[in-house]
Amino acid sequence: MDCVFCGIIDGNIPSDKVYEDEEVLAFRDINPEAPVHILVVPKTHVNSCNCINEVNSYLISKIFEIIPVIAKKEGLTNGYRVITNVGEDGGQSVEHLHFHILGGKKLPVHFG
Ligand code: DGP
Repeated sequence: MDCVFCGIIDGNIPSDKVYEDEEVLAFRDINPEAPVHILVVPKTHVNSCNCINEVNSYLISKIFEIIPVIAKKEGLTNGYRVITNVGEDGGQSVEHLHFHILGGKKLPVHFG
């Protein structure tokens, strides 16, 4: 399987890591769209939200426990945004489930 985030998780592709444990990795987005732009991923390959199930869903709650810890560490005391894109229409370019943390400025509110 040719997955860039699996390459990052395996250490074959370099990344700027901000959090890591046995099941979750967070690293800075290579193409930041805000002063703070971090991607949080399960280390297990899950394609997208469409593939969350009763076996792997505990990883999602774990990720959402970790996100506020990262946000606090990054100084996002005034708020931030969490996004996950799904499929082509959703703008998903990497088919490994990931949650964007965006912050460090007042983000524009736009949906489509
Ligand atoms: P999405 O469009 O939601 O699939 O977001 C994928 C994000 O992944 C995009 O913001 C750029 C980022 N990205 C792609 N390749 C790499 C990489 O090799 N390293 C890092 N750090 N980020 C990457």
